[in-house]
Amino acid sequence: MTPIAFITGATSGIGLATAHRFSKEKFKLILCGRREDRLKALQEELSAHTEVTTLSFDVRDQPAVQQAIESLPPDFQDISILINNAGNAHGLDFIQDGDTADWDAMIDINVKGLLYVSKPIIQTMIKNKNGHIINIGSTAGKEVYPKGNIYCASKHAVDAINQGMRMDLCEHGIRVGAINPGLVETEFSKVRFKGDDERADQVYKRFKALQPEDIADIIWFTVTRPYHVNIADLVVMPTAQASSTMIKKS
Ligand code: NDP
Ligand code: 8X3
Repeated sequence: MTPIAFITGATSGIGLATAHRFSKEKFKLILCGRREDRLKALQEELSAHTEVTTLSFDVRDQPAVQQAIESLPPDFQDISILINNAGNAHGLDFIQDGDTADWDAMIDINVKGLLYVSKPIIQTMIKNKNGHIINIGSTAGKEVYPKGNIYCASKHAVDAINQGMRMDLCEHGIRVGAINPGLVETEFSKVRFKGDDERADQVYKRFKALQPEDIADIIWFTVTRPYHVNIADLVVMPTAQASSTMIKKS
C-alpha cells in the first residue's frame, strides 16, 4: 500500500521541501497550512507526481484541526507518516520585554498545535498498528540562548513530548522520533522579525546555513529505514555552527 504522509507547515521552508521530496517518491500527501493559495498551487504542481490533498487550518484551533482531519476522503484516512513541522518563533526579546501575544503564539502553535494534530492521527495509527511520527524540534529544544526564552521553552516541550510519545506508543509498534535542526534558511526569521526582511536576511549572512532540502533529505532517510529502526532524536547543524550562540561567520 502506498504510504500516506501528513505534513504540517507545508506552505514554506522545511515542510515545503519535504512535500517536494516525498512527492518524487510517490508517497500520497496530505499537505497542511493556513495559506490556501500556496496549498492549492502546491497541490497542482505535485499532482504531476503523486496523489495530493490539502487541508487548511490553524493548528491553534482544536475543533478546526479535528474537523479537517475527519473531512479527509476515505482513501487518505490511513495516515502512516506524520511530520509535525508547523511552527515558528515570534519575536526575539529579553524576557522582561517580551510580548505576551508572542508567547501565546509560540506555546499555542509549537506545543498545543502539535498535540491537537497528533491526537486523531495517533488513534488511526494505533488502529492500523502502523505509524511513524517525526517531530520537528530544534537545537533550541536542546539548549537555551539569550532572548530565546519562550521559543526555546516551546521546543524543549517538543523534546519532552517526543520522548513521551515514544514511550506511550512503543507498545503499539509506532515509531516516534525528533529531528532538531540548527539554522535553516527559510521564512522562519521573517516570521520571527515580523516582516523585517533586512533583519531576517542578516541571520543567514556570512556562513552557509542549512537549506530546507537538507532537512527534507534527513526526513526521507528517517522514514525509509527498515521498520525495526527508529531514529529517536537527531541534531543537525550547519558545519559553521557549533551551538546556538557559536557560529563561525566569515
Ligand atoms: P517557515 O516559516 O518557512 O515555515 C513555517 C510553516 O509553519 C509554514 O508552512 C506555516 O504555514 C506553518 N505554520 C505556522 N504557524 C501555523 C499555524 N498557526 N497553523 C498552521 N500552520 C502554521 O519556517 P521553517 O520551515 O523554518 O519551520 C518549520 C519548523 O522547523 C518549525 O517548527 C520551526 O520551529 C522548526 N525549525 C526551524 C529552524 C530554522 O532555522 N528555520 C531550525 C530548527 C527548527 P502557514 O503560514 O501557511 O500557516
Ligand atoms: C530555529 C533555530 O537557533 O533560531 O529553531 O532557534 S534558532
